[in-house]
Amino acid sequence: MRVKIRLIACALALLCLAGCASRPTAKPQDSELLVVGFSQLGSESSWRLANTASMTAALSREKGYELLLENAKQKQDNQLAAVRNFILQGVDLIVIAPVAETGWESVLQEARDAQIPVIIMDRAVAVEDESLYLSNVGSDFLREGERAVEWLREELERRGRGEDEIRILHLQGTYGATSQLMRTKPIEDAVRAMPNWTIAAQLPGDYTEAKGYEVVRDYLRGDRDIDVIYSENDNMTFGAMRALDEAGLRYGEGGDVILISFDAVREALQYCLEGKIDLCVECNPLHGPRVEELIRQYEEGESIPKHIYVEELIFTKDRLTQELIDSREY
Ligand code: GZL
Repeated sequence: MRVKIRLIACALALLCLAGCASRPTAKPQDSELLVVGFSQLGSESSWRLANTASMTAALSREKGYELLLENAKQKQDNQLAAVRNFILQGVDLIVIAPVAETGWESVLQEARDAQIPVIIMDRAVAVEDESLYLSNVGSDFLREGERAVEWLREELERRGRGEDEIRILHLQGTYGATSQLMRTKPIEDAVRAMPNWTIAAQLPGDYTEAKGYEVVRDYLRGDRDIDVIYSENDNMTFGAMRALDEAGLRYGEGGDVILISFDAVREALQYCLEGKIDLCVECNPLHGPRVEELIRQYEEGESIPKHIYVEELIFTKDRLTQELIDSREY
């Protein structure tokens, strides 16, 4: 009987070794570092640079991580290739900042088949089966847009323009990104509800300053009758400001055009304090510590919420001081 048990034990041990060997691991044998593959969507904006900096600071070697960072240059194909490469390398965990919501099922399934957990950071992925990822940490973009629209309605009333015809130029971020979809919905809903509000045009700014400048410059050549620019990130707003300057149109405090901008990076807050941007809607990029906490919880077998939203503010000139701006981390 003892021999039989020993034989079974040996067989189980061999099976276990085979099972362990089936998943290659990137972790060097002598390293205690947790290897994290991070597919960052790009470096298109000040927000994105701050987000990358936050992740690299949080997942550092000193803190026990080997961070493999791949920049996809805003192309989903590059992200899919990066994630598949992480799987081949046998990393311990994958973090994805998805450029757009759709197109993730297959690669997330492949990660699950390889027993590699995935955290979605910043924007969201549209998948039927939410068990394909551990957790999604990011912003409530819909709430951001709703707060911007609430402020605009109150501001127009305050200026005695509640009944005026209001023409809105809408600068949209990367199409299909959660931040674009969810910041767009509130302004479109508001225009349907407010008979005197009109979206004069929706322009694709792709979250970059260059594109924001180009599309607004070209638009203003045909139509200068704009009351509001609703811009889905600060870098596009900076481009729009340059186009407005060239067109001789005044904006911000005492100007003809109300500027609403999302992200609230330090440069935008400075313009807000100077009265050039009327409303800055905060979108916090500092997800590094939040992602690290999620990894710790996972490693320690703690339960993890599927969706984690960060608290965010809105800023107008009267709510800002130079000290506050100087104290901001991004
Ligand atoms: C929002 C983020 C957006 C920012 C842009 O969380 O996905 O992408 O608003 C960035 O600045 O490019």
